[in-house]
Amino acid sequence: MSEGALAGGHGSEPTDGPLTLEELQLAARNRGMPLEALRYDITPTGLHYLLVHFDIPSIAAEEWRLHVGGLVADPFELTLADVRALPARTLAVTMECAGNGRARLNPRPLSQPWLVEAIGTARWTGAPLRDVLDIAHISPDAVELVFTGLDRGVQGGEEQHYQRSLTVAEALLPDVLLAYEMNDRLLEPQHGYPLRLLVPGWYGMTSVKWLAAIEAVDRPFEGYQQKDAYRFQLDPDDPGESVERMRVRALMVPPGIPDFFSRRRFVEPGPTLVLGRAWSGEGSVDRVEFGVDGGWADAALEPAIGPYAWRRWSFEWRAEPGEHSLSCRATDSTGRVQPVEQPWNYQGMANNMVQLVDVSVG
Ligand SMILES: Nc1nc2c(c(=O)[nH]1)N[C@H]1C(S)=C(S)[C@@H](COP(=O)(O)O)O[C@H]1N2
Ligand SMILES: [Mo]
Repeated sequence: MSEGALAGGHGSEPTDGPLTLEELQLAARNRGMPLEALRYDITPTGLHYLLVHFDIPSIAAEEWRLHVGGLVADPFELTLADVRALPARTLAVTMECAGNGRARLNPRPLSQPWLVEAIGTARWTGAPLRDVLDIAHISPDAVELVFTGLDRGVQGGEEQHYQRSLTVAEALLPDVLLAYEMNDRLLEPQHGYPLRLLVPGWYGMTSVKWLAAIEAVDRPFEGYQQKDAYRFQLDPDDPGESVERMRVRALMVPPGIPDFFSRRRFVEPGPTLVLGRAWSGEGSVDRVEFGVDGGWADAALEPAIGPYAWRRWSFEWRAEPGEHSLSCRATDSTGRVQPVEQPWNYQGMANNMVQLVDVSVG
């Protein structure tokens, strides 16, 4: 069970009850991106969402090393200066937490209670992972690479470092980065300083922060965050399929002004420009529709700022006096479209059900 754990963490089953203290604790540590920040092509670092399973480690870069070993001909260690000396790439990448949308399910899996805000797009700079793996010469017997973060904690009854794996083929894709800069500055502590993995198109759990070791192994990795967490399960005993790439999704900046407490929106009657962003890790976004009270119309789409980044969309809405329910939904190049109702899963993974924004006009 990921990001807080259900049966594995504290024995709690999904609930339709009120928010728990444990969920509040997680929500107070792991912030979402305020939806008005959908206005920026690149999310300012302080507005990007954040998900930290255990504690943020404090790492002295001078003492830190990246260990590359396991089934490789030439194991070695790199300093941060060594990584920075390799040819660098910068990519704009939209990242989303696989638990985004979890708290909209009923019953609600108990974990980080995201609504829709676990999203952000940053400019990530780093060395292609492939260049580092080339120096190591991976053995033909290796099937996966295991990435270990320096953070440590207990989840599902297991003490662990945060660890995830990729197949050798996925790891060798040219746009997988060992990133040391976010938005043209050194990584901030909460985003993985001094180095993190960055896997474009995948849900965020794959992009291991505070990276300390890469190990080539000869069988699929069975660590907790791979085998138990991040799976589409119907119940705790269901082995389920693994969660991988981000499903298609569109979000809008809620128009008008909010009520402080309920966040309900107030909009002036007349033409209102509604805008937002849409992305997919499984293809490119081909279409965004804007919905008013159940009817849909095509929104205008702008070019993406990069192959792994969201596209801006907008819709000129004639706001008529009264109470309205606004929504948006995206379709990607694989033909997948966001659902209006979400099939349930036990860990609350990849819920890309359409956003709903209630507004009062006039
Ligand atoms: N070492 C480590 N890496 C991690 C995590 C973590 O808790 N520890 N959380 C993962 C999850 S679930 C997500 S969604 C992303 C969040 O990245 P961000 O906090 O930089 O937005 O980091 C991933 N990498
Ligand atoms: Mo996540």
